[in-house]
Amino acid sequence: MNEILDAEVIQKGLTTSFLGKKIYAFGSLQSTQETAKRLAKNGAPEGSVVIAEQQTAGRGRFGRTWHSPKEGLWVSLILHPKIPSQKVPFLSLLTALSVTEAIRRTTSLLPTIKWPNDVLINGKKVCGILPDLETRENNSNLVIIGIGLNVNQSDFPLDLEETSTSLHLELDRPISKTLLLQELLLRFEENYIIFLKEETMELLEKIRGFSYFIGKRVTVDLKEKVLEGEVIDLDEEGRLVLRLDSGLIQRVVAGEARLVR
Ligand code: BT5
Repeated sequence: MNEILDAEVIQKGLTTSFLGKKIYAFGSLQSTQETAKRLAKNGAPEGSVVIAEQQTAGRGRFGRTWHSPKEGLWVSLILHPKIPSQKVPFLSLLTALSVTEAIRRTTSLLPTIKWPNDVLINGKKVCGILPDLETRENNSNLVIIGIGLNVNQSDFPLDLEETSTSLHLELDRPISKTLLLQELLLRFEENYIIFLKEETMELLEKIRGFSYFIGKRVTVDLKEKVLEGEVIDLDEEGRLVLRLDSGLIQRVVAGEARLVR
């Protein structure tokens, strides 16, 4: 099934109050992140949503590439949160929570949240999240949240095959990208409003409940060194709380975490 996303159709069934009131839908883009940034600089209001059928230069973190064929859902959200920059990493987890909730409400699947920016199903990556932050002079941040969700792919390139999955592969049937996006925007808006009211604990409780890592032993690659220990929690700033073998508690803002098997 190749369902073409139509802004008007999406908006008709959308019950949000500000998110997606403006939807910019494209056929093929290099990256929805770059287009969203340009639109935001040209005055696109907070809550604008950019979607593309496919991306020719989809981006992951650290300059990695993101495989973005037409069967997936490639979205960027334009936000202007007035928050200190240390709260931005929490937005990744908030997005992962919203994706997890949207999938749980529209399918029978049970995704989990892999800190800091992935959603997994049966241990495989179904969604990657990329928050791009630009602080502006007037203290309002521009945050573009990129969401890459594998929906209807029935296969992946060889190098991604073992680690990736799609909703279609897990359910053995195609899924409506329109319905999924509507649910995702609704879930995100609800969670984002709670976040702006600084009621982060409420969100954190849910995130903890869906966490892939809590209670597990992991390595975290920080580039300059690799930490190993047990994940004991996630905190209100979106950090991974690790108990190292020495007993020392370390909070990690960003890094590449892997389960120790
Ligand atoms: C991410 O990076 O997971 C963030 C991905 C964000 C993509 C969205 S799509 C809409 C918006 N526009 C963009 O240009 N980007 C955002 P990271 O944690 O660095 O993971 C990247 C790694 O995931 C790659 O190096 C591959 O190993 C793997 N990968 C690439 N494409 C994938 C896919 N479709 N599904 C699962 N894994 C993938």
